[in-house]
Amino acid sequence: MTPDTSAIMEAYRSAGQAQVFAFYDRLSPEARRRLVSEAAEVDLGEVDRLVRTLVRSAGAHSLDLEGLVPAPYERLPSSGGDASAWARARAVGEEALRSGRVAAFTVAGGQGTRLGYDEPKGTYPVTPVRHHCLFQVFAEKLLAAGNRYGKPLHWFIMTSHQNHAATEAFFLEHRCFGLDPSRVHFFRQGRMPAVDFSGKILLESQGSLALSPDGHGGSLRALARSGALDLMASEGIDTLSYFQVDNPLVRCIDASFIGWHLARGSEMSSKTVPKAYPEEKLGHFCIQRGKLVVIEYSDLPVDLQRERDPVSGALRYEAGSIAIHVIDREFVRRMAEGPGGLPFHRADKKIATVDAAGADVKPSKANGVKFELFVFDALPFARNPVVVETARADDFSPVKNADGVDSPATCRADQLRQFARWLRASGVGVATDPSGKPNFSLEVSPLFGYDDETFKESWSRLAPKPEVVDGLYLGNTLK
Ligand code: UD2
Repeated sequence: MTPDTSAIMEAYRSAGQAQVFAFYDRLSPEARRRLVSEAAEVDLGEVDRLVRTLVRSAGAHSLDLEGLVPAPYERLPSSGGDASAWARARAVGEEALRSGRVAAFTVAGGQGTRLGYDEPKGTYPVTPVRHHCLFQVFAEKLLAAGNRYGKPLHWFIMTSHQNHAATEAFFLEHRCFGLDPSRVHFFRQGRMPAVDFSGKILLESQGSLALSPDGHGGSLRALARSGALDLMASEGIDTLSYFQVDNPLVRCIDASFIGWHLARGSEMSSKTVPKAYPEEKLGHFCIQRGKLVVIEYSDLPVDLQRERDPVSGALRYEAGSIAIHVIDREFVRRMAEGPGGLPFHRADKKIATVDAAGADVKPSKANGVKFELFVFDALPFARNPVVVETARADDFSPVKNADGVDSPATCRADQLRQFARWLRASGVGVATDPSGKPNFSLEVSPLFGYDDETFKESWSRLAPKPEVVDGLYLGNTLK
């Protein structure tokens, strides 16, 4: 046993976590090394604090709702916002993009459990005709934005231990979908151990800890730890456009949103859509004690989620969080390295483990707690945070569930509606159902058009115009 190993085992013993090494003697030398290296990854002081505050103390995770009110937000001109302020914001954002200050950032560490998909979620095929995957859709949007503003963008992608190698291999196989590989950066998020309800760290097998990704909020510390922030600084990047891997509709780069963020001197900004219905699974933008906060759908009492404005009839807590942000680089560093940091959330889960004899246990009900960080918990720490409305149809249609809401089928339909809208806005007749969905399949690559305006430009230059029929694919014809 190396001195390091005995020091780690001793630290676990004195933290009351000696069970982690209960089967050590039975393990092969290789398995022992792996267990010790996993154990060394864990911050025992942090685990102890979380056990005391979130696991043992009764009711500690009930949420503080005192003084909560809905947050104001910048409305789109189409819903009463100031069109000239939007135009100014767009000009500011475009200037930032032309000067190369902005990078894209995707959190892609989650597991596609609800979707029932075992590969990295970004590799999931989503587009209606070519079945391009999520990563390809984002890559093409970033290529298009780079072309438009004359500055190719850097793209930071956060993976997890589980999907890191597979994600990198996928990009390699697909030659980064045409992006310059030196501008695509992968880094792994951190892991947290799961504990049982008495606070003991759980083993997943005799020789490994039950470790899981530390939540998308772990992205802030992973950005710092991986050296990504330093790389950005050396490249003159100070602004990150943050989005989730599950949403192909997202405008990966949105000049107006970036402009609102920069013009307001904000450290972290967010997009919102009015919730479609009270129980929609979106966080809620609220103000509490003068700070902008997001209260998750699972935490805001249903009666508050259902409250309506007596005059307009709109939901009072209508500002839904769709997990699209712009974040200042040095704010990330402060959150990651400064004192305090993001709070952990507790999630009670069924966690595969071993019993005292070392036999596998597959629990049928929650047997332990996982700890997760949420990125939106950084908002109350940000200077001048701004919330900006966006049109759902042009920014949000996530793929989360195998069927029903937020599924591949709903996302496909939303993409078809968007493509049909663009064609119509360019003067092309398209037969649709009353919801705007065409009754045939078509697809527009972001390299052809990624919004009304860019679509119209490409369409007007296209000669001869293709017939709008089932299977139409508008790709990068202007190369
Ligand atoms: C998230 C938001 C919800 C709403 C919704 C919009 C939370 C808690 N809720 O719900 O308010 O905005 O998204 O779609 O965030 N991820 C990682 N590492 C992790 C965990 C997640 O990278 O450890 C990524 C994951 O790959 C995905 C994103 O974060 O891109 C969202 O994760 P989720 O599916 O767990 O979030 P969800 O649907 O509960």
